[in-house]
Amino acid sequence: MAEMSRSTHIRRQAEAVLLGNWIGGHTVPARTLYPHQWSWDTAFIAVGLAQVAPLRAWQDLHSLFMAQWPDGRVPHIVFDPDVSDRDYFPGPSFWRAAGSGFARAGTTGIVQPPVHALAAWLVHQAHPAPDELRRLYPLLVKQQHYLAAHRNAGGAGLASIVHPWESGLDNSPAWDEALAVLPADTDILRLHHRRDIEVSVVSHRPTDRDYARYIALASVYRDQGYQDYGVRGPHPFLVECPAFNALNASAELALADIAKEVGADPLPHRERAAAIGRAMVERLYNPETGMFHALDVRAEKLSPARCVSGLIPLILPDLPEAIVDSLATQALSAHFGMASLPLPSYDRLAADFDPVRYWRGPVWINMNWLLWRGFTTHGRPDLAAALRASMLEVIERSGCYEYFHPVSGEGIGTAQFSWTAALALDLLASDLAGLKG
Ligand code: 9WN
Repeated sequence: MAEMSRSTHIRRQAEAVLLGNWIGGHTVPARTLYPHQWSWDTAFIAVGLAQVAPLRAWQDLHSLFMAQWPDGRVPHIVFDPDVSDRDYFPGPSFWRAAGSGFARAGTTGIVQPPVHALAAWLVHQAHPAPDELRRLYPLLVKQQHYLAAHRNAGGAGLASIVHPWESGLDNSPAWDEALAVLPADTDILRLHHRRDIEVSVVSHRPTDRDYARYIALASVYRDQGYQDYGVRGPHPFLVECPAFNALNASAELALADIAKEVGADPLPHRERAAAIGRAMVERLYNPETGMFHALDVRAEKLSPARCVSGLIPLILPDLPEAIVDSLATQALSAHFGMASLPLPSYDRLAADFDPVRYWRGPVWINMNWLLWRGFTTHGRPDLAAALRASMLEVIERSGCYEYFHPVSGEGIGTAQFSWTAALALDLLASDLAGLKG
């Protein structure tokens, strides 16, 4: 297809997906599988909406931040009061978290990666809206404060996640070792019915043993009142994820830009970003594999798994040049095989690489979009262009799927998935001369 009609085809599809998933006030990730508002999805969605409906982008972000907790945490799901509790598990009756008074059906008590400051800055780049930035800035600052004050379990200034769902890369092999020491009591699933396997293919979703651990971990956190006690506290899962922390540092950089715009001081944000970057290099980088890995804070051990999250620090502009080179080498190596297809979520050479199971092999567009930004930031236009082309190619061929088969490029998971559509719109709008933001 000629370049023009090809872009038009993708753009039309993507716009239709975002419109179809707009339920008035916010956008859902996908109507059947994910019928509520998700935190990091909202950020990616806003980036795409900036191209076609900027007012909806701001509305989406504001509606998420209306549910921000008084301690600053932005919940990973804001439940829609018009959706039955039976339509998503674990729903409001499991979490029993009121959140802020504005979330009528409550929220979860865990978080997701803080992509929102970057999203707000990108939306503002596409359609300058200083008043919107002024409204959001203090809320974004509070979100960062929560992570710095309550999640520094390892004591080095990095944020720990307390549940795999907080990473957004839920079923990644990055958590396998930290999860393996926890009991997998599948009896818990008799009590709590899995809705996900009713609305998608069983072999694509987490196993029952993993799901039982997810539910047990969430119950522990809920039953301790969603309090964070740090490394010596009772929480059984505390992990420093390289993607989460890279996004945390990138949020501070975006806040520095926003601060300048709204008349606040950018310096503390830049200093925090630099400190997070340094701690990541010290704690999460493994020179032997040439990439970053998740750190189990309780066991003080790096996960051996090579996951795409370990390449995401490439988004940080001040990463040492030798590490940038190494991450690019890894992306091109047989482990990830960035070539005609975008990068998979996990090492292609690993014995347990699974091309269809959630975060254990398939290609996700949000991860690749971040890497595309990273390559551009570090002056690798050739790699950025190749990655951009392969993402658009797979979306054109298969549609706006949730994820893609890492060998055939076939669309898998749920169709009409919002962040795939949104990021396609951003890719189409971005020329290779440089990134916005
Ligand atoms: C649990 C909504 C979310 C994404 C996550 C993705 C998946 C949920 C689930 O869907 O997680 O949060 O039910 O599996 O892993 O990244 O935000 O799209």
